[in-house]
Amino acid sequence: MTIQAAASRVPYALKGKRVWVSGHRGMVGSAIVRRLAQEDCEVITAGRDSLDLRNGEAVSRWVADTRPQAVFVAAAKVGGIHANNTYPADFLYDNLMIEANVISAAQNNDVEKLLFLGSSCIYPKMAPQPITEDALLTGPLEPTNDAYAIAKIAGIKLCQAFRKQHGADFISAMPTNLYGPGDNFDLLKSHVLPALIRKMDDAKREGASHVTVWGSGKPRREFLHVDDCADALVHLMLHYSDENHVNVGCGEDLTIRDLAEQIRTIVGFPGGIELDGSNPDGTPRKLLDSGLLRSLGWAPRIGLADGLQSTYEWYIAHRDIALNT
Ligand code: GFB
Repeated sequence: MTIQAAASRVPYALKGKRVWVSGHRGMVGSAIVRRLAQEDCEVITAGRDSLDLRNGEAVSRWVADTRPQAVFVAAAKVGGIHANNTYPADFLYDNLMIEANVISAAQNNDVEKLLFLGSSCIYPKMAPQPITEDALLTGPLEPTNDAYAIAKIAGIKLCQAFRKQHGADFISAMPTNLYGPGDNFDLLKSHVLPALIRKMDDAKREGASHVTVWGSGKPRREFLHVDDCADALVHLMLHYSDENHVNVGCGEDLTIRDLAEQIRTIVGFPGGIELDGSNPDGTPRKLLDSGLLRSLGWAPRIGLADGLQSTYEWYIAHRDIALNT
């Protein structure tokens, strides 16, 4: 199928469709499920206890039985810099298996449209900023998360290959660093934003003198609220059909030090911030150029200050669950 013919497949309608959100219990998957409530479609899910997405045979059988018409591939093994750096085999193997199984089962069972979710860490460590989609594979990756990045790059290529060889309407979206309700607050597995919410809140409760922030505090990150991300993903599902992956960001970044200060203020922790240079910084900066997404008519709605405030409120309301999952 030519790109022009593929482009004629938009707008795609979700109304009345059976839509599989893989990874529906994760932060992104659950946000997609919340967002799909506005689309008058039937959401299909399969819990990890009943379907191991790393098992190709089980995935094939499940997709053949449930016959989804549209699929969001939000299922993935995810984690922050420490987890990525410590368990590269898990991040590479699990993610390769999950995406290969879900994408091929979708193709074999005539799924009409599929959106694969990647990450901004697919880009070279020293990519020019803001990072445009065409920076992919132009330089070496950041070593702390190259396993995860390679798996996600393979997912993009898989969607492109199925589109080219079989005419499948499979697209890919690359979100920037995400945060929001349902995030992981485990200090060794989480990303920086939930980690700092938890650390500041713990320190306030314990009357500690300071909170430790990993690294130099100088790296810059762009943070997008997960509800904005889910809205963008549904927008792409409806309005985009092309082989090129699409960046999903808000267009603004800040240093980790500034993020820590903002979270300290919101939490109301009166103590200090200490930097622990024995932990890695990771990529110095990864601000996405989301011009393509903007040109498709989508813009974010939740600013960082509001998003941090509501995420902290969510954390306080769900602290018991958040600390035990
Ligand atoms: O969010 P984060 O773990 O992942 O770390 P990446 C971002 C920055 O925050 C790094 C610093 O410079 C960390 O050293 N940081 C400071 C902390 N304090 C903390 C802390 O308490 N916890 C954590 N986790 N970081 C991930 C990738 O990279 O980004 C994944 O590993 C994925 O593959 C994800 O792509 C979006 O932004 O560095």
